Amino acid sequence: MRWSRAFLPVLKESPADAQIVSHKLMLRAGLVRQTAAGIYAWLPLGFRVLQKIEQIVREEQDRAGAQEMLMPTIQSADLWRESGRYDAYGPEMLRIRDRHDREMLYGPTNEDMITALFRDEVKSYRDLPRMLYHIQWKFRDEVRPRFGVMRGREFLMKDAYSFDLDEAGARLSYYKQMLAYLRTFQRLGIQAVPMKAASGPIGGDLSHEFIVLAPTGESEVFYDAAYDEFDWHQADLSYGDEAGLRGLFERVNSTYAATDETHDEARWSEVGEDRRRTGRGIEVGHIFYFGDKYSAAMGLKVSAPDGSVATPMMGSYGVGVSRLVGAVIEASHDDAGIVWPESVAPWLIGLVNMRHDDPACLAVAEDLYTKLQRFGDVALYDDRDERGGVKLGSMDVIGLPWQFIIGPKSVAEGMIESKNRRSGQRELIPVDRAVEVVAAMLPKLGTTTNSADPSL
Ligand code: 5CA
Repeated sequence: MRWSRAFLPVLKESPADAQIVSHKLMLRAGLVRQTAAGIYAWLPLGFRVLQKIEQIVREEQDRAGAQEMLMPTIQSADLWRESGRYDAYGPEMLRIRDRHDREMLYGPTNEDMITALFRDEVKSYRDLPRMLYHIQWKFRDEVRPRFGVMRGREFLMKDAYSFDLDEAGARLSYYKQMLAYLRTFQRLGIQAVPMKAASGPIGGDLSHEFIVLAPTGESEVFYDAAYDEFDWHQADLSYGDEAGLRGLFERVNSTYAATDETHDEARWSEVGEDRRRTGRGIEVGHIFYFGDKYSAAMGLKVSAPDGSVATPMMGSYGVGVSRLVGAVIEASHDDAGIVWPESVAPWLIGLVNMRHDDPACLAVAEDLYTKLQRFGDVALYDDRDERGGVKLGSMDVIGLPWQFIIGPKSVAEGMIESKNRRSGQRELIPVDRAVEVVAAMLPKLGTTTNSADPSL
């Protein structure tokens, strides 16, 4: 993408009205703009990141055996009356009346709807187990929307739902989602510690929150240092390995980690003093096992193998997709701006022409940009007629992982400068090797290689 044609409103100053660093940077780097309290428009830069996060969440859900679908944002109040939650949900639910005076609502979550959909189709244990998910906007009329997308009123959530014949099966589904979450967050370049949690209005008795450590987090957290050495990816563990999944859960369960809501001083005191870690954290995911709470209330029944009738056991599994954009920034930034992990970066490379008026620099920049477009839209090319210093400053703010800097001195030697945004390390690379360097970066990112038009 050429910056000269992009809608990338980067602000010179940090906005004073934002309280936490991720919100400040999301406004400053032009990721979002607030359109009403707690409701945000995603500008192109922010939308690219949102889509990258969404795609990683999707791939890991698919890998865990969940199937994607899409349920609507607007729901009928009747569904929620069936489950008994309509009155209980309270003022967080945005209640709407249509022109026929029917009671509707903007969905804050989807347990009720998925249970009804599943109930109407599934009659036999042979159709179990199943895991379904969607990635859809939710609305919760939060009393105090704050910190930008971190606690919005409208937000994007991945919510998955599992249906099993019995509790043992449902627990296995829960363990699979736990593994999928560990993998998802690791691919996003963040460490999210699973912590025992309270179930709240979703219900049930087994629940974990996934917490990213950040000083600006809303909850206070307590965890065993063992999590700092934890192998988050669990690369060898297969979703078919029941014993392995149970082992993973047992390990999480026996290693202390809790938020202030569930913190247990007695158990905490058993953690060696040198291994106690405290801090604050952001909840980026929350998983629940709630048994037959919805299936029983809504009459979901299947025939069991022995001919009897069984009520399937369920769980639900949420990821705050839009909140994650803020959480990743909270965990990965410096004084100059955002530092995107490569997996979610809006572009991999920022190509900066330091001297718009220098024909040699312009020729090298244009040629390199044209060649990079063969890999798809992997580079943001700052081709604006601006001072070099301004361009470098903006590139640092928006935080692309690599900067390719083209200036007269290096170009005279047939070189360009490559700068790693995270380490700040700079290196001269021959102009004709730059394309190979990028080609080597792409496969490990799994980036698609549809060529993009260099005039764009
Ligand atoms: N039905 C269950 C799981 S599918 C559920 O709704 N869980 S939840 O309430 O914990 O929400 C799931 C995730 O959505 C949370 O972990 C959090 O990351 C995100 N989330 C919740 N409320 C907000 C909000 N107001 N703004 C941004 N993200 C939110």
